[in-house]
Amino acid sequence: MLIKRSPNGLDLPFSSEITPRTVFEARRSFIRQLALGSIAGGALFEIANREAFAQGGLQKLGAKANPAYVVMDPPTAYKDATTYNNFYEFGTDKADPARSAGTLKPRPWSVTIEGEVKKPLTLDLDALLRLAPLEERIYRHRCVEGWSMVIPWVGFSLSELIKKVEPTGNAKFIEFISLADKKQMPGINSPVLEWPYVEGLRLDEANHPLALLCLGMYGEALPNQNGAPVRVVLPWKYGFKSAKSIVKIRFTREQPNTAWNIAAPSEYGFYSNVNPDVDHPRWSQASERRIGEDGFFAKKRKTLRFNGYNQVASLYAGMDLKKYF
Ligand SMILES: Nc1nc2c(c(=O)[nH]1)N[C@H]1C(S)=C(S)[C@@H](COP(=O)(O)O)O[C@H]1N2
Ligand SMILES: [Mo]
Repeated sequence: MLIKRSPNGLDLPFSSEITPRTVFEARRSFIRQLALGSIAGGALFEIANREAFAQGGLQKLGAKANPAYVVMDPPTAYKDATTYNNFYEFGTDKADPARSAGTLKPRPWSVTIEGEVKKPLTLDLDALLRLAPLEERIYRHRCVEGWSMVIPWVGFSLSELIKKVEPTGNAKFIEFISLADKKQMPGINSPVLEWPYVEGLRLDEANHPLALLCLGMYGEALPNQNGAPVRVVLPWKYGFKSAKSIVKIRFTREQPNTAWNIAAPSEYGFYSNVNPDVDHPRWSQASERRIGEDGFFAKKRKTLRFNGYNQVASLYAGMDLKKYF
């Protein structure tokens, strides 16, 4: 089905020009149109691309929408996705990264891939951008704190990179290590976490096609506060698993340590799959607040198991997900 293009795309105004109330109404009518069937799946990409237009003024990334990853909710406004962030290297307040991450230098950049691989490799940013065709994927993004967003990311499956370095038979896990540079990152003077920020996955999780090596969002390079120039995005897990500004990827025999597990092991497990049935010790995980839908009458949304990505369920067959939280 063909959708007629208006300058703003389906009459959804640019988020930078509008008040929260108009956003709310535009979204409500958008959802109504979706329900009435007057907007087809492909139009969702249209919206994402419209919201992308030059808002960050960053390098444009030519990415092809991957129709396998469609979310039936409108993407979060670029403004919200880039000013409400967790990136503790730049401070612990949600507004800190947008304010302070200007000191991060995303170029030149290189990522070293080492450990249990036959072909260890160091790639600069341009080599990463050329490693596989860039795709746009619209993913739900659920933070362990109870809020969520919908973000059009740009990147390709992490498995493309894994394939290049040829893991040995001993490789069972993969570890992601973020940059830790005091000169660029004021937050690492604070002992709130151990630095560098580290995260990890089982190798079969990392090879799941949903696991994204991410180089951009909203059609452009990643803003610094979102983890420039390269991060991972693991949409079935809580947001903290998705390490930002990665400088090293290591293949290991043993399960790696992870930053939040080191900080509070009883609160943050290695798996951290989104699970409405397993509460955080200090709060429920049954529902979430969608950023951009806040307001007095905004209803909370029910959180979905694996954040709605049931295609990962077979990775955890036979595991007690209350024990392996
Ligand atoms: N290096 C690093 N990566 C990080 C974090 C961090 O503090 N440092 N925060 C995590 C958390 S808690 C979330 S919810 C997501 C936030 O990503 P976003 O700001 O792009 O929404 O990044 C994750 N990756
Ligand atoms: Mo988070």
